[in-house]
Amino acid sequence: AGLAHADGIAINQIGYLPGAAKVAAVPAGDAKAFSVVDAGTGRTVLRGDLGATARWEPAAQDVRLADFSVLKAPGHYRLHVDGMADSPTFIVAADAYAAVSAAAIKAYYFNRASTPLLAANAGRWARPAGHPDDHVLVHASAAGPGRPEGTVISAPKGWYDAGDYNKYIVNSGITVYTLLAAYEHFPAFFKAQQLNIPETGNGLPDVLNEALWNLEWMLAMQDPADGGVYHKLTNKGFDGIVMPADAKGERYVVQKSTAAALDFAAVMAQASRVFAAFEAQRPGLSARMLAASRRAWDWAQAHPKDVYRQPSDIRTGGYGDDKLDDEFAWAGTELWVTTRDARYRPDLDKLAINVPSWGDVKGLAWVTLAQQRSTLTTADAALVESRVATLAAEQVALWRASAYRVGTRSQDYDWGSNSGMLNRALMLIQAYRLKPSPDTLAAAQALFDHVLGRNPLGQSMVTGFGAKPPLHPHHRPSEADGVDAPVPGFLVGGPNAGQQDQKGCPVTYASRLPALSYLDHLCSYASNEVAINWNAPLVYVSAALQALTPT
Ligand code: G3I
Ligand code: 9MR
Repeated sequence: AGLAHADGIAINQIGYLPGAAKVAAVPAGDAKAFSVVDAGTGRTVLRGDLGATARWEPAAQDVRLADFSVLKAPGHYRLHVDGMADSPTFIVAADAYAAVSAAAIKAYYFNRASTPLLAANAGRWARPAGHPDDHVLVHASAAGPGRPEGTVISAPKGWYDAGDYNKYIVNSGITVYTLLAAYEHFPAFFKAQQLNIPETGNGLPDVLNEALWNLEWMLAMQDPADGGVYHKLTNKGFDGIVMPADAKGERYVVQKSTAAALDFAAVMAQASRVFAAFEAQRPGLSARMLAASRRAWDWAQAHPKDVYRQPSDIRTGGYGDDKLDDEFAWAGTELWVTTRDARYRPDLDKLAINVPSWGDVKGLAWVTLAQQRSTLTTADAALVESRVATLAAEQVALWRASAYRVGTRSQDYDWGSNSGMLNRALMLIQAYRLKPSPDTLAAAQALFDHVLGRNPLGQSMVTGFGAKPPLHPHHRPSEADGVDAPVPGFLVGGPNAGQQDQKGCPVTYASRLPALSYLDHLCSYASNEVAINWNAPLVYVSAALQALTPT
């Protein structure tokens, strides 16, 4: 089990792009200076002074910063401070984040339902198909005139949500959106990327091939009778720690919810835009998605408060959300941008901005509007710029004030904290795209560094990457497959002061401090699970830093 360490030099364990801001956190001590050492020759290539010691509350740690941004020559290095162990070896390279970005998308392939993973694509993580999902029962909560309780429907494909084997529309919303947005914003980067998935080479960029695996499932989650969308496709309870092929529980679609309809409408409107450029490869798909989006929207207008209420016989993830203004605004924005039909347009003056999460998606509307700004009126474009800039200024201020030079506070270490940090970075990147400023990019870089090892645990939070990656994620295939290494490319949830998983856990967290509330153990579903919505900003931010960082 991973213990909490606040005694080592903390650094991004993958490394840095040549032009990036490069900062390490060093525990308090007597040394006044640091040096950067060539990992091959042992020669010192750079010396610098450590910053002043300051208290970082999330880990109750006294730290100093080592800023070695001037190091630009590609190579393998370690950071040295007298009196303590050297940092892990890190690289400076022009393609430093290409591999993690690719692996973060490939992780979705590894979580595909309803298909075998072949050795040619999956290597040692090959496995037989699980969950055909071609015999799914309509649960009592989802029954309607055309589909009474017990009706059998087919809704194959999609990704397993996380460490569990269920499929949830709400969480698919922000996830697919973020992957498609990454493609919309950085098409050249993704067109050049090959992931060795079964569809590679078919004329679509692989990120779109992967997103389609889930979009096809989502389309099957819409009731053709009324346009409503089932909240989830699930077992009654969570499976044991078994491989997908051995999880044979009955599957159900459960309750149509307003949030599911709106998240579905948003993503289908966006996907319709994206796939319009691939009519030759996928004839009719774009139009089908837009029609599905409009029907889901209309259903939500007629059912504006159908909040998900977990039925008493269903015990899997809830993704319940009773605040739906943001879902309406986001879906309306996507439909408006795609169709320019004014009936969908939300009141932008009244739409706030914040960092998005699965249950609060208004920020995604602003991301789309920022991307579309050249098509907006001058007044709309000015509003978008000011909202995005205001949010970024808050985040930059947190970053600047932080002793760790990372824009997080104690209350930010909650369930899935790593994805919260990467979504902050994603929003900072929107501001940088509108108006490039070194501090904005450095604040995004800092959040990325934090999840890749510049944290007081000295822990990379991505499987397969960094000197100390998670080894025991709460991910059923990684535990049950008999392969030592977990499936690579997954971001784990991260430090979570809630520690909701202690009951039934054979080990305890080493600390109650927020930034140290992490346990690299299978039992720790509150800090060490993986999830599709958490990986999405990892894909986005790694690709964006790779594409935007000046050389
Ligand atoms: O919204 C409240 C906020 O108002 C309050 O201040 C704060 C204080 O703790 O809590 C917030 O609620 C949290 C909620 O997430 C919203 O983010 C809950 O404490 C927290 O327990 C809850 O965690 C969710 C978790 O399921 C348990 O329901 C995670 O966000 C969510 O990502 C996670 O999702 C699970 C799926 O259900 C099943 N599949 C795996 C997946 C990942 O663990
Ligand atoms: O494995 C489940 C995980 O995917 C969920 O995110 C988590 C929270 O809903 O629940 C996990 O299942 C646990 C259950 O809630 C309580 N008993 C232990 C289960 C983990 O083995």
